[in-house]
This record gives sequence, C-alpha cells and structure tokens, in this order.
Amino acid sequence: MKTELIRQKALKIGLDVVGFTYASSLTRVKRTLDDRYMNGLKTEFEIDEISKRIEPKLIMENSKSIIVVGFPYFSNIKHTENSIYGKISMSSWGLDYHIVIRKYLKQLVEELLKIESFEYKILSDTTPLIDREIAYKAGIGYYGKNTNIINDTYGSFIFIGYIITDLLLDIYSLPVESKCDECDLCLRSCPGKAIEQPYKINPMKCISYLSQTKKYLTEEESKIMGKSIYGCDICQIVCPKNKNIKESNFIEFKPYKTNGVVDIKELLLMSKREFDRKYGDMAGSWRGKNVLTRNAIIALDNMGYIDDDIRNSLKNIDSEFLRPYITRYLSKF
Ligand code: B12
Repeated sequence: MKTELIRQKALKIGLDVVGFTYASSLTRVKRTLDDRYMNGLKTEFEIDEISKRIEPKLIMENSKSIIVVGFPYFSNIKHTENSIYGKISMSSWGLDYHIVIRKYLKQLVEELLKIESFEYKILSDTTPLIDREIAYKAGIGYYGKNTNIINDTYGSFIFIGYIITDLLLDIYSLPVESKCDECDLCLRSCPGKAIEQPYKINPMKCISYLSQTKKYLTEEESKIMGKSIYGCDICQIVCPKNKNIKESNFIEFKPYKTNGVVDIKELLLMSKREFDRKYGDMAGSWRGKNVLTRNAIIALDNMGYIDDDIRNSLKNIDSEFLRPYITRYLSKF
C-alpha cells in the first residue's frame, strides 16, 4: 500500500504524526534491556522475557510493517489552585490515552480496509514491545536525553500507538538522530536524579515510577515526590525542545474533568464510587484509589500541612496498605 495514501487517510481523522517501519526485530535495544534487567532496573510494568520485547513477529507472525502514530497531548492550560492540591502529569489530564489511541487507530484501519484487505493488530503501551524504539525507527521523533521521543512539532508530549500489519508499504521512514546537543537540563532538573546518564534512566528514582509502584516508599523516596499524585513532567517541562510547541488538537486530552490537579481533601473523603466517577477514566487511576491516596498523604507530608479535616479523614481510613504512611505522617504533627 502507498504510504502517501495512509498519510492522507490519517490526516482526515486528525492524525498528523505518522511514520512507517519494518516489522523487524528491535535488535539495537537488546543490549539496553540486558543491561537494564541485569542491574535491577526493570520495573514491575515490564515482562521478564527480553526476547518477547524486541520481536514484533511474536505478536503477529506474518507481520511485515508497522504504521506508527504519535498522539500529541500538550495543553497550554494554567491551573488556578485555591485548595490543597496535588499534581497529575499531563499524560493523565484527560481521557485515558489507551482508549483514545485505540479508537482513532481502529478508525484508520477501517478506512484502509476499504482500499485493501489486510491483517492487523492495534497496540500501545501495554504491549511487551519497546514503543519508543518503534517510534524512533519510524522517524516520528528522536530520542531525547530524558529518554522521551521528541517530535519537531509537538515536542515530547506525544503518546505512541501503532498498527502491526501484514501489508507491505512502498516507502519506509528513516530514523532521526538526537537534537539535544550539549543540553543537559533534564539530567540536572530531575528531583530524583533518575536520568543517570544521557538516554539512560533509573526508573527506581523517577517520580513517575514512584507514584505508580505499590512497593513500600521510604522516607527518602517519598521526599523526591514533592506534590505528585500521579506521574511527573519535570524532565519534559524544562526541555527547550518543548518550548513553543503546538498544542494538541485532541479534545479528549484536555483536563475538563480533573482540571489537571487533585483536590487532596476531596480525595481523602471520597467513596470508591465517587472516585470512579471523577477519576475512573483517566490513565492515572490504573493503580487504584489507594495508590493515589498514598501519594496524597506523601504530598501533605512534603508540604508540611495538616488540619482537623485531614486528621479526621485519615482516622477513618481502614487500609493496611495506607497505614504505614498515615502513621508516619501523623507522627510528625
Ligand atoms: C515502564 C514504562 C515506564 C517506566 C520506566 C520508563 C523508562 N524510561 O524506562 C516509568 C514508570 C518510569 C515511566 C515513566 C514515563 N512514561 Co512510560 N512507559 C513504560 C513502558 C510501559 C515500557 C518502557 C520500557 O520498556 N523501558 C525500557 C527501556 C529500555 O526502553 P525505553 O525507555 O522505552 O527506550 C530506551 C531504549 O530504546 C534506548 N535505546 C536503546 N538503544 C539505544 C541506542 C541509542 C544510541 C539511543 C540514543 C537510545 C537507545 O533509548 C531509550 C531510553 O533509554 C512504555 C510502553 C512500552 N511498551 O514501550 C511507556 C512509555 C515509554 N511511557 C510513556 C510516557 C508518556 C511516560 C511519562 C512521560 C509519563 C509521565 N508523565 O509520568 C514518563 C516519562 C519518564 C521518562 N523520562 O522516561 C510513553 C513515552 C512517549 C514518548 N514520547 O517517549 C510510552 C512509550 C507509552 C506510550 N505508548 O505512549 N514509563
């Protein structure tokens, strides 16, 4: 199939970051993964078998090509914070990106199926494959030193989704090499010093990881988190390549429901049902209410703030997972 035609169809449904690569092994990343796994840097969100992480043909045996789409999510919205609030990363401001990506890629597939029949699988994030390497190979952006894929128009605020298919294409894209040059702002600005070397992250020190893991967070790890309730954008916000970028056209990623922040007092008082109603369809709730509540307690601790409302709501929380954090926090005030 002609890639120009795919680009046109994609553009019609609002997808303007598109690239194409072969469904070949991600051989380059093998050494990175070996090193990561051997040094205990694998997160619990990644599978154990490295071979499955670099082989698209294990996902679809007869696959030949991958159509890669970047989904921009940058919103230039400034929040008015007039309560005790915590931060949510922009990747979780709107509707869960897994749902949004699937919807648009399905639409694209349906358009393409009108031209020619083919087999396909739609993937993003929750696959064993290394999405960034696929995006890099498809030329939709280059690796930043903060390890994010950076697109010239939308910066690093793009999610990566793709269609693995048995279609053969007429043209395959070329990768783009890093444009970071001498800049090391992300390395210097990361609160946990998680970017230990350019292009290499230690997830265990990354706020985004700390905000998602269910492992016990020590006092030192908790301090790194500041006011984060879910995810972290610091290495992206400081990045010069993210200045003057285009805003996302996807209405789904605007923070209509959450306003991009969490009212901590409200969160502590919420029933499970109220939580689901307000936060249920944002990406950041995938680890459940208790993980966000844990982060909210840590945020209060880091702010050095307490009042009677908070003290009373914490006394009413009956959770083994949260108890150590509540005890630690209350012991200080
Ligand atoms: C586990 C995971 C995490 C972990 C670990 C992140 C990490 N950097 O490894 C945690 C929880 C910390 C995390 C955080 C975030 N994540 Co995350 N995460 C993933 C997941 C599920 C797997 C990543 C993985 O396997 N990492 C292992 C390493 C080896 O791979 P990698 O970092 O993806 O890519 C490296 C190699 O390819 C390597 N490389 C290999 N060989 C070579 C050779 C050269 C020369 C170079 C330059 C590089 C290079 O360069 C990269 C950097 O190390 C992917 C989805 C997926 N299935 O891929 C999303 C994904 C990487 N996450 C994503 C996002 C949006 C985020 C956050 C921005 C969310 C947030 N705001 O909190 C942060 C960003 C933090 C950061 N600076 O990385 C997006 C990234 C989009 C983008 N533009 O790059 C992904 C691709 C999901 C998606 N489909 O959109 N994430």
